[in-house]
Amino acid sequence: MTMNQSIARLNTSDANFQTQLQQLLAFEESSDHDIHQRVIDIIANVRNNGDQAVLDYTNQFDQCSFTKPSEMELSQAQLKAAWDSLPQDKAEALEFAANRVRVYAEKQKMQSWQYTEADGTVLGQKVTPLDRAGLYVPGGKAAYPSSVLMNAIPAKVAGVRELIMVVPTPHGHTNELVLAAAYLAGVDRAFAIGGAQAVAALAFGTETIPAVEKIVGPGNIYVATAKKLVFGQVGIDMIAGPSEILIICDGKTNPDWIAMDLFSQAEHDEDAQAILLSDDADFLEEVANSIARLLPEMERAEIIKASLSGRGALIKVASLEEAAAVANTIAPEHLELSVEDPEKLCTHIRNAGAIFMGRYTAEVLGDYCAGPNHVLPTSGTARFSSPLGVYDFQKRSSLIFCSAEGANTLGKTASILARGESLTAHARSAEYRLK
Ligand code: HSO
Ligand code: ZN
Repeated sequence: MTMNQSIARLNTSDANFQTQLQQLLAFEESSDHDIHQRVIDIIANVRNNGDQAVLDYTNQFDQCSFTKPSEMELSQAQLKAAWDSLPQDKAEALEFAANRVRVYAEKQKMQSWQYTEADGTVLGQKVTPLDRAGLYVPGGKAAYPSSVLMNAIPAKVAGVRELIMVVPTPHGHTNELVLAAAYLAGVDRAFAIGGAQAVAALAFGTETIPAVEKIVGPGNIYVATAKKLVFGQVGIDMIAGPSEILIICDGKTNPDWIAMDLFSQAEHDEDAQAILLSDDADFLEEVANSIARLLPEMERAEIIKASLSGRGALIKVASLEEAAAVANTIAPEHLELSVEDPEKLCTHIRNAGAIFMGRYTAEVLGDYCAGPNHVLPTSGTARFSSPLGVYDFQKRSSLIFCSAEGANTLGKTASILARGESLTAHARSAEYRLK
């Protein structure tokens, strides 16, 4: 098979297009029964035995050699040292990105509000940050300092009192860029632990590791399974699937640019999904040629190739409006509108995690430093959910402050409804306060 054939070609005019599209989108996250049971056991052990269980698992799974629980903590001095020893260009780039993410996050902050009715009754909504949040940072190939910024900064902007990071350190090796990003973002405490045991420790707390209200951040199947299992005890952000990019192009952008934009998400993972929609059939072939020519130059050529041949597609559409309709069905994590009038096309878009407008807005700019969060809904969940933001670290309480007159008006209605439900104590509680 030549590279030209190693990405699927679809056409919306084919009678079975919808079936082909559904096959393309189908992605079964492995739900191994053994993993599920093992994670249940790990959570129970951490819950019952606290620090000792976390320490034992960490030594066993991450080949660490901790002898006492306090050794699992990464000190602020260690985070600062990592920051201080960064090369200047990396430090400046991280700072530049962090500032832009912060400015954008500030705009998202929900404010408390209230209003006063004619009889003096006040109704409102009080917004409060979470007390503590836990940030999971993976070890290994998906340890992204940019993700530390994207998860930590909204929490800090929300006013979370204590932000606790966990990051595995296999064989005791720390990822200095991750520690530096954590220092820059204002992580309050960090622990060299990972896996389901770290999620359990954050959910239930141990002697050393404080329990948090919410756990955010990506992780492997053990981490994802643990997050699902502790949900309810704590909040969680989302269960992130593989990266996705959908590009709509009118055929007038440099095909190399489009090919590289597809590669940019494909290189994350063999299961990542990169799809191009165009109303110009010749352009789709030009992009196919660019893909074939550029692929051998890529460091992660094997991953990209697997992603494009397994889950990628070049799709011919009849019009840009039809492309928008297909995009709404896919509900991609990232959507590039590489067209002459992206604002017009955007009016047709309903489902997308982030929308990148125009030929110059490469999706990667959003991954690192445009400002909006790169933690986005995947696997079609953009139909009903939104990017990670400050609001994910804030919660709302309703406020009701009745005047005597208000208690009289509301009490009469409450009493009638309570008696209708045969709840006499409810009724009398309201009636006591009637004039
Ligand atoms: N594109 C990823 C985020 C990321 N990219 C981190 C590079 N580093 C989210 O889908
Ligand atoms: Zn990316």
